[in-house]
Amino acid sequence: MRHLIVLLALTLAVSFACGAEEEAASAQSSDEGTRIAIEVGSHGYTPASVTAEAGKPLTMVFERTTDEGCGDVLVIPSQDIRRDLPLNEEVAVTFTPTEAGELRFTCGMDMYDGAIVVQ
Ligand SMILES: [Cu+2]
Repeated sequence: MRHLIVLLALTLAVSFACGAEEEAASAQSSDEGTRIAIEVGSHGYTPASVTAEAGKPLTMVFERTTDEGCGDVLVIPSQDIRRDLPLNEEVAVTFTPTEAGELRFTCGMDMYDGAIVVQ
């Protein structure tokens, strides 16, 4: 059941992602937590929404694939996380959400918008 929900959420996230061009979102969920790849393009994040479980580690692997736009810094305000995203390099960001709700992730100027839905 849990996997079905994650799958549904991902499907929705991908279909709503602005400018998504058949990007395959690869998410793996297990007792070890969730790991998901996120592409940072010229218009934002693909997928723009990810699902996680409270109390289990979430790893988001960001890869910025363009020098256009302003995705070179990733911020997760609620976790005090701020990372540089070098072009075409995978940067893994891991944290464990503690309670259900929605967290945001953004670019350094708070223009790109991403959501982490914690269940
Ligand atoms: Cu920006």
